[in-house]
Amino acid sequence: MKGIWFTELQTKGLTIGCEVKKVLHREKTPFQEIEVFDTDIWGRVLVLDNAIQTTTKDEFVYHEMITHVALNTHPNPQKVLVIGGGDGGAIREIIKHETVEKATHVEIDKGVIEAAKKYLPEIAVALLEANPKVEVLIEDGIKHIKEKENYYDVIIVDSTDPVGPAEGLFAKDFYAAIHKALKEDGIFVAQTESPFYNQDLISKVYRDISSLYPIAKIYGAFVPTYPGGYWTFTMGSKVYDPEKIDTSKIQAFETKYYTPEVHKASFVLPKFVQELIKK
Ligand code: AG3
Repeated sequence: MKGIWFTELQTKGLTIGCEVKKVLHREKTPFQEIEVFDTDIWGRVLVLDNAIQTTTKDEFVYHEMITHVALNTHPNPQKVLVIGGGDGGAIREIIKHETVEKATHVEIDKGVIEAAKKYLPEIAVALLEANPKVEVLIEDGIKHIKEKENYYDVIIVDSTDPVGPAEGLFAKDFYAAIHKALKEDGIFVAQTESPFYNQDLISKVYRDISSLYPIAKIYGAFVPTYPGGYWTFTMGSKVYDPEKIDTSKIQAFETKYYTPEVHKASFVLPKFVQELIKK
């Protein structure tokens, strides 16, 4: 193959790659290596420590699904927190909800936010200009969570893979701290990787979340640039059941993947995924 190619080692013995038209950015921060590539097939690609985080071609799937499922399950989400997700895609989706008064974005690595603002403006759009609804804090999400109690309606953990800087974001004591930081009817959601390649992780997170919340659910979405393509999210809810929402109450706004039908269907799990979370 001619030209420059980027390849990610997705799991042991498996890579995914694409041809790179141009390397737009490469930087080593105290936390990780950040790269942004321009490609024909995926548009612009954000890579952290050699793992694809998002591309302008398929980012809508992940960012709509990590936000709207929880926000439409909660009848009145006002204070919403995103931990990680420095590209700003989740924040962009959250502020589409009229009920939201404050979308707080806690990112440990300022470099990701800066790179996204510069090279991925369509994803980082909510971070480009001061917005009274958006609060950006450059700090450790774990520390932020420990300082809050009975405060947020929805907490979203938009992390990288469970290695390096994000490891602590998959730990049970972190989930317990999130539970405390949520109001008494709060909802938690996290990205929880591939049901093909991260089975133990999915089982563990589900176990942790079901020990903390009366309602624990896994749902899926298709993200072609992530390992295995079929991706999971795990939700813990203190009161509201995401499968029992009144879809007639959902606020209408522009989306490309999420619909009320997709919301419900995303909880229908293939049998091998159901097996992962059987007690
Ligand atoms: N966070 C989850 C990306 C995980 C992808 N893993 C991989 N490519 N090995 C995405 C952040 C987007 N806001």
